Amino acid sequence: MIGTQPALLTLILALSGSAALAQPPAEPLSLWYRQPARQWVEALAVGNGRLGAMVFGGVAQERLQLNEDTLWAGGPYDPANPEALEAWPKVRELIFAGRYRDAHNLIGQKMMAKPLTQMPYQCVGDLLLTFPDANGVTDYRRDLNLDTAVATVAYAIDGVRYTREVFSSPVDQVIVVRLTADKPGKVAFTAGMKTPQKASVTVESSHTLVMQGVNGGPRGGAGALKFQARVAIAASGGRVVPGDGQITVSGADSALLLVAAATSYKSFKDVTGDPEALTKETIAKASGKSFEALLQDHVAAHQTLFRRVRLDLGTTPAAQRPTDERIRDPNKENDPQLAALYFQFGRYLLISSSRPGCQPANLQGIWNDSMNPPWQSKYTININTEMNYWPAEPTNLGECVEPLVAMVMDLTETGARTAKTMYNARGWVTHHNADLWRASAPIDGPQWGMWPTGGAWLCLHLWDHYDYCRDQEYLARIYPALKGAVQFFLDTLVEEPKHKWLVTCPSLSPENGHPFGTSICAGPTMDMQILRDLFTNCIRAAETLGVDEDFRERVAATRARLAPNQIGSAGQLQEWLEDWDMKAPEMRHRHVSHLYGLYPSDQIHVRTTPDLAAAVRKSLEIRGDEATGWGIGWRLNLWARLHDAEHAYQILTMLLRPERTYPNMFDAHPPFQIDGNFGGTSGIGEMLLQSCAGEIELLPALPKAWPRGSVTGLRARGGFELDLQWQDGKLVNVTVRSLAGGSCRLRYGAVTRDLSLPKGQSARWDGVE
Ligand code: FUC
Repeated sequence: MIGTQPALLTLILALSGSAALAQPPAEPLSLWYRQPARQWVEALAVGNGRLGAMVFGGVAQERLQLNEDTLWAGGPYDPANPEALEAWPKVRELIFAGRYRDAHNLIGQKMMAKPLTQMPYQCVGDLLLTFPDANGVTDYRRDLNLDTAVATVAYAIDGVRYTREVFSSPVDQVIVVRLTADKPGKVAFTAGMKTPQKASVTVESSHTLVMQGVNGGPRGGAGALKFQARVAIAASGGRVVPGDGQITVSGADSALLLVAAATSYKSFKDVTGDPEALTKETIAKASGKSFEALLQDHVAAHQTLFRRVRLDLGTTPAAQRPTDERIRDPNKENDPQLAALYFQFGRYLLISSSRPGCQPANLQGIWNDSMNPPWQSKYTININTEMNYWPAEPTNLGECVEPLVAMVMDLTETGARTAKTMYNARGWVTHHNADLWRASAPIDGPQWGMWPTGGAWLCLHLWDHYDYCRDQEYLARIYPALKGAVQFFLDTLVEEPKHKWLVTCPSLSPENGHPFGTSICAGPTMDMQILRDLFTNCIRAAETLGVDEDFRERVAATRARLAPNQIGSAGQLQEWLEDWDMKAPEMRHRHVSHLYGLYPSDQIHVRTTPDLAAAVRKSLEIRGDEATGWGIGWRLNLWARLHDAEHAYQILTMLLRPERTYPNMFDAHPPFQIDGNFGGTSGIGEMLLQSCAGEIELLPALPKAWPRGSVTGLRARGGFELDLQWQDGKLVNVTVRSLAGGSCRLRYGAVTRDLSLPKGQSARWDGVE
């Protein structure tokens, strides 16, 4: 009963004395707890990019809440609204006449997607293991080892020690659950499944649970996907007895459960897959391997990525405490390892939710227990999806970007339809959200949806992957996507009447209303910044590939006419074409879209454009530090880029408090949204190393709280990998390895050093002063 009665567990632990208190795990990169999860945000996340489980670690009942990353509602659809084409010129007239609210209303009537919302990501259901022995528990611990990507639950009852290990293997495509006891014949449980989906659970061949069903439809009806989850149970010793939709194991020495799941999704336009054949084949293959072999292959695949970066910010006795206590402790200065753990947890989450061949990490990565999660757990591309990928290149997880690249390739197809239908334009466009079906039309309402720059922002990640690895074949693959994104804007940018700048219209500065009763406007600062990057990167790509000379010139000429960054009357960076900032209804809005120019972009930089950087600082001060999880994550990266170490550190501690970090270390928007985790990881990276504005800057925002430490394996643009060591707040040495061959400039404070390294060679810089 302890799984549902934590108070009883606490009492038992107290009565049994300190000998019964579980000790911390040996691996310092672990999350760990002395009680089972009572709520979802206490459960521990495992995933192989595609298959996810939340492990609750109950003693009376284990709940493994399961996800498969293609199980979304709905089926292939095209929501582009043909009425938009006629309304569009009228909307522009209204905007340039200052009739913003009328423009808003017309957009609402004629330009929004049909249907108005996109499809939600949904859960598979739960695998439940019910145990007969649950009283008299001592020495309870559950943990998640980030280095091996294995979740473990261990406790003792009546002198028998029980252990449960759970991992989601990217090699064998199954979730593996092993149950053992240190005395023979003691493993006993009943396995069953439940789900909110339209599905049935049956037993096949005495030892396999099969859940099969169809996904949810747009309005509660059935969708177009079939899905199946299969749990194969093998016991060593004892008995395996099938029942009605459940299987009971008793008197066993150990048991091994293999969980496979699949849907009929093949692509955004093809749902003819066979989940039964897929899950059967997967189980058949994995069943041929021993637990040790499954584990070994899983750990090796994980560590290939995870171990590329090691971060040491110092360790104090606080690191010995359970993770939930550390998050609750207001005094974060005493616990520098918590920031390192958070950093590595973000890397762990990216590896576990975004591997090549899978879907990109959505608003909740891959972990979701609902049929209609907050914001449908979609791809919100006016910040959230991009933030998910901010740490990917700098923290040496470039492979994890592949699902995002694949999604953008799909969007070039659906987005071309939207461009043609709505705007009669060439190229492709995606507005502020996308889903599994790659829907690309404006959704939810004009205030949020009427933003044509989402696809253009995603293109930055496509370029960055090239910039960090310099793989020419990859560049040739993505170039058509960059070119198509540019083409849409060449066809749709319009001259604004006052300065004759070229601007987007209609558009908005993501989700922030200006003083005229809507967000709808022309040429918000963020759009101009994103397009400047898109155009620049497209030109660079074309030059590198030696193609499209005339096109390049046209793009450069258009870029020169985009509206510039402007400094407003309060010394702030203007969010809009006009100086409206100080009159906007929500001056402390969570979005800081116009500061994109400083981060993730480097158009604005403390060294190259100090006046604009000062204006960004002013805007940040006006906006304030307090925000949603991802809002804080963005502010952290911005303060790091302003080289304000102490302010960045203060923001980081805000992210690590219980209001923004759940006990399982998931980011709290609230509710749970994974972007804040990734923004936090990227921000910690930015405090230690910045690769922007043509230089690699070492320890640009090192706070006093981390006087000594080291990091290995961070990546920089140009294909460089760096290791740094510092002491007394000063850089001691740096090693640079070139993976692509080339030159770079290192900077530490005012000191610079130029390096030219052949591919595969490294250089060390000692005693930097
Ligand atoms: C944007 C944000 C919200 C939330 C949602 C998923 O709309 O403004 O805060 O993160 O995306």
